[in-house]
Amino acid sequence: MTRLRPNILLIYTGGTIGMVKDFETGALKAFDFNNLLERIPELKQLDCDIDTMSFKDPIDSSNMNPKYWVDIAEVIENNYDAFDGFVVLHGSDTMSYTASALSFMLENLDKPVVLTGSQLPIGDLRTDAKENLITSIHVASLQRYNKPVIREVTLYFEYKLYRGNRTTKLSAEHFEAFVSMNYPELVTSGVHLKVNYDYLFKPKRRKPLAVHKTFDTNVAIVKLFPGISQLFLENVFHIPELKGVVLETYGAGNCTTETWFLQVLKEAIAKGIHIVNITQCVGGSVLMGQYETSEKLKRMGIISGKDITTEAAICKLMYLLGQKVSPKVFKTIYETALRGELT
Ligand code: ASN
Repeated sequence: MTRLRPNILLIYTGGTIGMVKDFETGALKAFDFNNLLERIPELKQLDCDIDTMSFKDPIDSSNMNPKYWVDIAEVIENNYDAFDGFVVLHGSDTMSYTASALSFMLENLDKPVVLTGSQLPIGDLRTDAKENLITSIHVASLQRYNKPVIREVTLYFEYKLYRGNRTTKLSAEHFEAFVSMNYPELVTSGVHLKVNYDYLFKPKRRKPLAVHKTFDTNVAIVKLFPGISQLFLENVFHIPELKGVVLETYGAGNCTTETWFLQVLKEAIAKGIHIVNITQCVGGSVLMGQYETSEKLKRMGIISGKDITTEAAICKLMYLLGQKVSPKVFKTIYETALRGELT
């Protein structure tokens, strides 16, 4: 049921955003989110109600792993009917991975999940945390025809709301830390919030939320480089229990045509290892067959990751393996956009 005034659940998982500086010692310490409204009185001006909850032991997002993804998904699942939207405060380092993972976990989501964080702690004089926090809550509370405007997992940072599984952290320095090279912004924040309605994800109607909690981590990411050795590649593909590899190739999905290289891939596929071809370029798409250097990959049955990000590619691989998708349809399902993660 939608209330007159939307209510938003703010979930603090950790990261720089939740830190304050002790002005005497200069050390960073955790911010008490239970007193959020007292610390940031501006939030009271938003036209929504806010509840907060925090991980018992907030983490730096470099410690993120699938177990924590399940924790976040369960908080959303357990509070799904009681809230109109969710804002997840998260360290920026692995935020794109978490956004991608959650997008696959939360099937038929029809409420907003907005991940945000900051480059500087909330207690810092020049912080970017306040704007990110305030606008994320604002975006999560947007309603149209009594329904939430955003109905997918998103990431808000520095005046832009992105589809979460399309983002990559690009800068450890700039406030504009994230990019979404292959998909336009969903909302831009200026004097007004400008919603790009045409680009919003439209979930299937009237299907209940289904939360998938199993990831198979028997996977690897291999980034090609001129000089990559046979020994290295063979060893990767001989890791016991390995089930899938994201192969970051050059340009539009190209790789060396050396016989030993193609042979290692062929043998891996024959053993049942799924190999996904994605580009190491931040923008653009894999198009196998365009060049001779990718034609052989195509014929071998390598999966095209198209224009997916590395973050979404590895999460999708762990997710589909966790779902025990049959080898017969694995390639077809992987190449299909499940949550708008590829074009
Ligand atoms: N190391 C921090 C984290 O990802 C970085 C940040 O939040 N800006 O948790």
